Amino acid sequence: MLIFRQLVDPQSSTYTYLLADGESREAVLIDPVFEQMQRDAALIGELGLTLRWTLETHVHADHVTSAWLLKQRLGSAIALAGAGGAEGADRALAQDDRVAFGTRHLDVRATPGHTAGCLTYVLDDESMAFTGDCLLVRGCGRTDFQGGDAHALYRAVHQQIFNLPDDCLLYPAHDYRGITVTTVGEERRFNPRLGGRLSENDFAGYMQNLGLPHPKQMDIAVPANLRCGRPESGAAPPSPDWGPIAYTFAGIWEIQPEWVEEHLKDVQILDVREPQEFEGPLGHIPGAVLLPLGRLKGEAPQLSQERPIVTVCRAGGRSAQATVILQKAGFSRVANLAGGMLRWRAQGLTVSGGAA
Ligand SMILES: N[C@@H](CCC(=O)N[C@@H](CS)C(=O)NCC(=O)O)C(=O)O
Ligand SMILES: [Fe+2]
Repeated sequence: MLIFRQLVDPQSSTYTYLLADGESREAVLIDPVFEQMQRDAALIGELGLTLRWTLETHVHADHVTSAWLLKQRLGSAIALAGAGGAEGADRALAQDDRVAFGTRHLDVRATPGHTAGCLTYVLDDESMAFTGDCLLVRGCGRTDFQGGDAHALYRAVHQQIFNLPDDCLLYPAHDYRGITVTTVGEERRFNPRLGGRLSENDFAGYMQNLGLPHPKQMDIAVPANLRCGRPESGAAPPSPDWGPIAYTFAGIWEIQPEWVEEHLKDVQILDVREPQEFEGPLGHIPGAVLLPLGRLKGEAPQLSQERPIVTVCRAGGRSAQATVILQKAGFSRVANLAGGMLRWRAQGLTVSGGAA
């Protein structure tokens, strides 16, 4: 079984692709985005995957890769085209190389033209391919910087992508209209720049007159990506350090009950249940302050910022929402108690009140 996810970075309209072998749980991540590292690491953790490789389709000009961050965090190895000129990769890829994850693999095809080092990754059974900015849905990458070359791009598309099976799904690195996927057959017929009977010279003429402004992040992104996303300082951006809090794919910072019990005096426990639940059979955590979820937004400004806040409810659902409300109200050190009072009690931790 193949595990497959298409993820989006809305800021840069970049797609990141997670592929994993369902048996061995080994995974690869194509074109991960720096700002989405926590999200992607959370998904990989929740699906029980081991990230073997981060792969770049090219040295991007519009966003910074999280390849280096993920290597620090998950121990993944970095691979991209040798022709892209980046330093800090574990493996330099070229035409006909193979990147394995468990029993599955991706075949590497060199598809230059958007940049000199663009690659397309083709899944072992040719059911899907990841074309980067070589071929986009009914479009293609621009060819006006980073060694771009319209003639090379035309040939790459015709010789390396259009010779895949017609029903092979094509996944681009970007789409600016929110379209997610296409097929070889469709693009051969309907791509307005490269499909039908358009010639290499027709295409070059089209590309010379695109007239696009340069990507906004270009001056930051290109140098950073030439270091595989290693920050200039050599250090990862700070993540919360007041406790062992973990980000979930649902977008919530969570903390485990054992740590909270051992650090009760270092945090504020904010119980967001209703008063009758607080005094009911589940009891509450010693020292907890009661503020039902429905009143939280209005009364948050009265809470102290002095100690981090751990939110709690019955099962951890309403209290997850509470962390979102608190963050919007300007509280940065906030986490949800994983599993709520139910897990707290199941683990035999100290309770005030409640039934035995
Ligand atoms: N407005 C975007 C520009 C994006 C852009 O230029 N994207 C490149 C790929 S890195 C491209 O080839 N775009 C093709 C197109 O927009 O048709 C930004 O500032 O990031
Ligand atoms: Fe690009």
